[in-house]
Amino acid sequence: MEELRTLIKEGNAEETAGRIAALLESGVGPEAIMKEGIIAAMDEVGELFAAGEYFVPEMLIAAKAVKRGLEVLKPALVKSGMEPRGKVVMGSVKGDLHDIGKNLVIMTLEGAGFEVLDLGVDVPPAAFVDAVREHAPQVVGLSALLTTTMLSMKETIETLREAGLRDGVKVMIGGAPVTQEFADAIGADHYGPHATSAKDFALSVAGLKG
Ligand code: B12
Repeated sequence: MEELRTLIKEGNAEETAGRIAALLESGVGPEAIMKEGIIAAMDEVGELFAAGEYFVPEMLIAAKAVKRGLEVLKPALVKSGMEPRGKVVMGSVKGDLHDIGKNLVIMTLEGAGFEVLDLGVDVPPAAFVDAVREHAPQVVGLSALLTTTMLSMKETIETLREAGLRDGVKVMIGGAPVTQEFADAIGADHYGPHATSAKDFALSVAGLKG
């Protein structure tokens, strides 16, 4: 696992994928690889960035290594042949280009049997509104990694309300800077500190948990 973290921090994409495959092969669970490998490595990358030792290019190549690694991890996380348990629309909010956390949430939801529509990154409030109108999900998930883009979450919820769609859908929010207090302040239905929490909330909305 430590080697995996080092490979991610170095941005070594192919070896990251190979290491994940080897860990899976040796019986390490995909959730452990996610938490102790990928998430822990990206936390270290964030600390190095904050300390001025890493710059944007280093963050970017680490992120690319994670993306490549996730291609290997995804089939293990997502069980096939399950009846969809409900629909979720997910996106990183306007102004935000971070998508690793969002993608992990999506994989975890898919792994639990949800159909997920991924709107991608830098998603304007109107695009969330269009997707909710068209696809009628039970849950909308908003991700933000910047303190500045957290404000887009508020804007998105307000835009859903103005469109008359807010009461028909549950809104969950998450991302490193997001807190329960913030979720309460902007009227979100759920704040989740990690991908599992997003899954548990979606399951409870679907009446399958809690
Ligand atoms: C990788 C990275 C990048 C990459 C992103 C690549 C990509 N494709 O995602 C690049 C290089 C593009 C980047 C750019 C920038 N970044 Co950046 N980045 C990071 C870094 C190192 C890791 C983020 C990450 O992937 N974490 C791992 C994932 C798994 O964690 P996560 O996203 O938090 O998600 C988990 C939970 O939060 C939760 N979750 C996430 N979303 C949701 C949604 C729901 C509904 C729920 C329930 C849960 C949930 O579940 C996930 C899994 O458990 C962080 C540092 C950090 N540790 O957060 C900085 C960080 C977020 N970036 C930062 C900054 C400043 C920037 C830039 C402004 C830098 C610049 N000067 O250009 C730009 C902004 C670009 C933009 N407009 O978005 C700062 C933000 C500071 C702040 N408080 O606002 C951080 C914190 C670094 C730092 N320590 O200063 N970044």
